[in-house]
Amino acid sequence: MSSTTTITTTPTATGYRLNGDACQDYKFKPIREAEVNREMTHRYFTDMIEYAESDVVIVGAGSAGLSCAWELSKDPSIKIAIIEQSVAPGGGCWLGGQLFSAMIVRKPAHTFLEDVGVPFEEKENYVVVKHAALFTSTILSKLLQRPNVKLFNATAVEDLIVKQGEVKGVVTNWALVTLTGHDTQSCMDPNVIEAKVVVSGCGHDGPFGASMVKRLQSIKLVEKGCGMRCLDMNSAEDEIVNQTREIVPGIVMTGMELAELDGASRMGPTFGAMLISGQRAAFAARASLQRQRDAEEQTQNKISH
Ligand code: 48N
Repeated sequence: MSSTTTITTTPTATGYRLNGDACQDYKFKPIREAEVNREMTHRYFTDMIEYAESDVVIVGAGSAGLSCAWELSKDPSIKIAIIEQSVAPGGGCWLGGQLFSAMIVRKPAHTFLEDVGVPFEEKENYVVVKHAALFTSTILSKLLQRPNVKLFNATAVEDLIVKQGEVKGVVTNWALVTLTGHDTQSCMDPNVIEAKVVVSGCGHDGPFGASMVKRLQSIKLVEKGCGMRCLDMNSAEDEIVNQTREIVPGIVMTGMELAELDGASRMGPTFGAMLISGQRAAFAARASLQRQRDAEEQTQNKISH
């Protein structure tokens, strides 16, 4: 800026003169501290009461879980609770590989980015989102505006509700309690959320990596496999997408947690399979909801005849 540039000194809307002199007349409206408490507490516990019975609970707000929520929440009649143990949802998709920022998505998964509205640079067989956070922030900002979606972050799924071999919901606790509380206090009992369908996208690493697979294996509802295999991009992404399914009645598995279940290879820093696996998990969850509705209807018909 040349030295002769004159800077206007009329206060801007923020009361801060462009020449850097801060005006002293910026004033917030008054508030009572108790009002802030009541506003936050009332809303949070109203949400918990409303979502105590959800149509779908998605465990894990990583790229697969968020993609599933995006697809599923297009149907406004489906009530979705997303449970994420970290304060920050997004899992591993705030960055690409080795803390680099660009996110690689192999075609044809770029169609999912178009659906969400994430800009990308096109190459022959893949596209590049210039910063992975652009994907995560875009999908989160749009998803959280949908009236049938509620995110409960800093909340862990510690266990599953299982009745006659079918998954019927999740057992939750504050993540900090799950991570540290049980070791320092006697049992700190959890809370529960009933769900017609649980979608698990707990990933393959991190403090809770593949936690739902491990739980299902421990109660022998699924076989214990060999776990995630070494890296092979070309086989891994196809397999994760094509293996996305309802693995036990009432629970659909998606993303890298599937690799832990089926022994699929890992793909490293390509994310197309997470997006499409999440989308397919939404289709599988919808099919499970329909199956349960049909079964319910048949039962009702039998009772009424
Ligand atoms: O991002 P992740 O870890 O998992 P995905 O499957 O959505 O995406 C995986 C992807 O990022 C990769 O790993 C890439 C493609 N690399 C592959 C490779 O070869 O290395 O998200 C899982 C989310 C996380 O945010 C966890 O905090 C959360 O799930 N989580 C849980 N939240 C609540 N309760 C739990 N029990 C729980 N377990 C995991």
